[in-house]
Amino acid sequence: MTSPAKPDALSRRRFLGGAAVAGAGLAGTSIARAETAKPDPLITEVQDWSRYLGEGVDKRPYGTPSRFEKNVIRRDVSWLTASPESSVNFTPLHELDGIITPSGLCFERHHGGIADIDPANHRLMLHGLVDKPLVFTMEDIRRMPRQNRIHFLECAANSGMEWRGAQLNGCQFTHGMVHNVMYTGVPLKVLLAEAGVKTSAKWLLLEGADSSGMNRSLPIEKALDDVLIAFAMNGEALRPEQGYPLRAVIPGWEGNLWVKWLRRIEVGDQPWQAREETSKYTDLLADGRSRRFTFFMDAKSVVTNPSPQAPLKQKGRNVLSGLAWSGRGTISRVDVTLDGGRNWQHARIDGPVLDKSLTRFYVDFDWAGQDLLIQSRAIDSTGYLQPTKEELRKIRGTNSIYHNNGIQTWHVKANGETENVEIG
Ligand SMILES: Nc1nc2c(c(=O)[nH]1)N[C@H]1C(S)=C(S)[C@@H](COP(=O)(O)O)O[C@H]1N2
Ligand SMILES: [Mo]
Repeated sequence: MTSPAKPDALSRRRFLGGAAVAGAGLAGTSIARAETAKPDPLITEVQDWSRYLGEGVDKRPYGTPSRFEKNVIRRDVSWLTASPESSVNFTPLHELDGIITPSGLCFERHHGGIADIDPANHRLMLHGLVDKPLVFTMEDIRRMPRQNRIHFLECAANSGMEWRGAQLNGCQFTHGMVHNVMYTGVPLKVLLAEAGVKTSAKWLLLEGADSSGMNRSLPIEKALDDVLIAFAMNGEALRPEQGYPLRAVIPGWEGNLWVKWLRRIEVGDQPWQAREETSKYTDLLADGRSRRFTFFMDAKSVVTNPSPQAPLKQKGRNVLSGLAWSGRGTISRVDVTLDGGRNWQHARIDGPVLDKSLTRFYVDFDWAGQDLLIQSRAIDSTGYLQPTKEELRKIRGTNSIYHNNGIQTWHVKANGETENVEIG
């Protein structure tokens, strides 16, 4: 057997890594246990997985995670909705790293369950104020020029349960209506050019083929800018939950517009006033007026670790990790405080920083066992600073469900347990 890495080599490597991080405040405490400690049978004795042959290659034609990762699953909140067909579940953000959400863990939001569509029988109709109405098969779509782009999708109702105060204990539930995958699809402007858009065209209606026939109005400027008609995510066909075989990708805008199981695009000269843009996905203000067509998802961030489902386990060195995103551009900075806002430091951003995409940040810190009040705030490429929840409530009141991008607070207690709180 090969001998394990020497603890001193290991800790030196980690120390050098840590030293490069400005302001991280590492005391240099060692992480690896000393080699002289009482012999560890996991080192000194040969384990079963080294003794016997493993499973052959033919057992898993489509791979799944290790059986030890059973906890890494989407979860719902039982009291939130009346039926599973018109419901939502949440991405386990506290179990993930990097910026890509594995396809099987992307949160789901359906208004009429998951449509089960044979791609051979799927059609996309494009009609209305066009020179030439068209019907595309999936094969037609696959013969048109395509693009690959990584974007977040956030439901406008993400964090919606937190408007009136801290409620759900876990970033999966407070922030898990977001996912971030690579889409492959045809730019909508290519399809529109094929049909020839009339000059009077101002709005489009996108409609799904699911039993809810969900539909939304989309301004033509956005349609001609960066909208994709996607057939793949993370390199393979869309998952049924995510709209197989075809969905709209509306970068940076609220998830509701990203119509799944897309079957029809109508070109018109005004919005359709669909259910999802009148009775839903509008924001009732304190004075009784409503904000409407609030498309953009403004800059937001959350610390995913530690968080209520992922408490701190040990004193000494720890990694704080989180996600930031903006529907208006890229993330230019993330600030983190461990003491409820008295001191802020710049988080270390690692991995790709992409337009309208989740961005990963870290703070490598030393925990002495004191209470922590952890917050993060994102600054995007427009210079916008993520607001506090109080600042939001001053403008928006507390009738809202949607577009809550306020700063989240986690309270880490001396025993490491972590709770969703708000501080004044
Ligand atoms: N056809 C159709 N499209 C839909 C929906 C739906 O119920 N039916 N839900 C919308 C809502 S409210 C959101 S937030 C996103 C969720 O996408 P996801 O299930 O891939 O997370 O899809 C949108 N597109
Ligand atoms: Mo949504």
